[in-house]
Order: sequence, then C-alpha cells, then structure tokens
Amino acid sequence: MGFEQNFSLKGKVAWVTGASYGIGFAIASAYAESGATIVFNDINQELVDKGLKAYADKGIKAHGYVCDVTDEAAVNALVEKIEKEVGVVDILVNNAGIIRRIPMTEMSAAEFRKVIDVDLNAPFIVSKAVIPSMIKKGHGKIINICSMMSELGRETVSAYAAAKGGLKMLTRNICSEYGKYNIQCNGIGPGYIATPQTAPLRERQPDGSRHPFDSFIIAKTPAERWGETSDLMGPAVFLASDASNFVNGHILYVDGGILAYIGKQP
Ligand code: NAP
Ligand code: GCO
Repeated sequence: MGFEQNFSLKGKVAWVTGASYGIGFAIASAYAESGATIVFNDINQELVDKGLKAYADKGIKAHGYVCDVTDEAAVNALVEKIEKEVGVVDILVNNAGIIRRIPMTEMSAAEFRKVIDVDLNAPFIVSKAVIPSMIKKGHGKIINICSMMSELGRETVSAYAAAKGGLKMLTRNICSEYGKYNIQCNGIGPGYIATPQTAPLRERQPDGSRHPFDSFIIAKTPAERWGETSDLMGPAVFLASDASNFVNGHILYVDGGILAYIGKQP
C-alpha cells in the first residue's frame, strides 16, 4: 500500500458535533470521502433532518442525532446509542459552537456563561464521554475547533475569546493526560470563514459597498480573501488520520496567514 493510505479514514467512526451545516458539515463530508462513517448531532430534529438531507444529496449516509452538547446526561446517553447503533467513536470533532457579539460591560453573566457552556464546557463533556472507549480500543483522535480568538481578542467577543482560549488549553491538557493511550488531541484554528456564523460581518451595506469588517479582514489576511469551509477539509483529514499520530497538543491555524501578518497599510 502507498503512503497515501496514512490519510485514509476507512473503517473509522467519526462524530462531528453541530454538523448539519457550516464548518462541521464540510469536515464531516471530507471524512466521509476519506472512508469514515459519519455521525453528527444538532440541537433539534429540524436541523438534524436538514443535515441528513444535505449529506444524502452528497451521497453520504450519515447517522444524525438530536443532542444539546451542553447536556452531560444527554451526551452520555448518545455515546451509548452511537456505540450500539454505529460503533465506538474513533474520531471526535468538537465543532458545535456559538458566538454572542456584545460589548463586555453590556453582556449579562448569563450570556457570558451560555457561550462558555457551549464553546468550552461542551467539548469537555463530549471528550470525557468518548475517551474511555478510545482507551479500550487503543487509539483515538479528538479535534477541537478553536479560533483566531484562541490567540487574539477583539471588541464584543469577550466570552467567545475566553472560551476559545480555554479550548486551546483543554486541547493541550487532553494531549498531556491521554497521549499515553495513543489518543491525539489537536485543535484547528480557522481564520475568518464564510459561514452563517460570520454572515453578519459580511453583509453588504445599503449602498452596496462591503461591510467595514469584511474590508478589515481582507486587509488583515495575506490571502486577501475570507476562508471557505472547504479550506478546512484537508487539515481536518490530516489530524484525523494516521498521518498525524505523532502530532499532539497542536493548534493548526488555517487562517490564510492572518496570525503572521501585521495587516495591509490603509
Ligand atoms: P455555525 O454556522 O453557527 O454552526 C454551528 C453549529 O453548531 C450549528 O449547527 C449550531 O446549531 C450548532 N450548535 C450550537 N449550539 C449547539 C449545542 N448546544 N448543541 C448542539 N449543536 C449546537 O458555525 P460555524 O461557522 O460553522 O462554526 C463551527 C465552529 O467553528 C464553531 O465552534 C465556531 O466557533 C468555530 N469557528 C468558526 C469560524 C468562522 O469564521 N465561521 C472561525 C473560527 C472558528 P444552531 O443552528 O441551532 O445554532
Ligand atoms: C468574530 C468572528 C470570529 C470568527 C472566528 C475567527 O466575530 O470575530 O465571528 O470570532 O468566528 O472565531 O477565528
């Protein structure tokens, strides 16, 4: 067999959380094309049905489940169901996430806690639920979807940055605690990607001009463009495959060079 087999996910069960659309859907699609059996969840049946149709339209037979990833009992029950109906989870992508763009002094503690709950507590809950079976199986891959905000702050995203910064360190700690069981836990830090989550930042102005933030990101990105979900597919397959078995605790930034660049002079 050629070296390319190291990038195959054939025979693996991959669970991508919050993957009815957006980044999660793209990553799960790439995993399916690489041979994995796809499991995904979303927060309600309508979204799960939307996702099942979208996967089917791409010729992918996915297993979709309703589950709020912040609900530990529901997550534990879902893991049992997945193991019974599909198989032990070999690859987990903690993708589900929310953002609330509110100036910190105007943000309620409840709003702050909600973002932390989905973007940081949930990856802890879901990872904790799948690790025991990964240990028994002798291998596992956990990929946490981090962010530019794992490294940088900006106005109005205090909760999100705190969560994604914490997710970077949770990634490194899972690596540290479970690496001896042949479990690799890494992160992907997408740059600014065109998905529903960033749609408000790209809305055309009434006069048809670009949103100021849209122009700002273009000036901050050496690639001079927003990322597409397809830009994340290759890095995600790499981190889920045997090709990355000695990569652990690493955050792979897929950002078109934003973190390396001071930004274009206005
Ligand atoms: P998105 O379009 O908002 O999709 C997020 C998905 O997660 C949605 O399906 C959402 O369902 C689901 N979700 C939210 N809360 C959930 C919960 N409690 N339980 C289960 N599912 C839940 O986001 P995206 O742009 O694809 O981003 C996906 C991940 O990448 C997020 O972690 C985000 O922080 C991160 N990220 C995004 C970018 C970017 O530029 N887009 C860049 C860096 C990192 P609902 O439809 O009900 O909300
Ligand atoms: C924002 C954006 C970012 C992106 C992403 C960047 O409001 O700044 O939503 O947070 O979603 O996380 O990596």
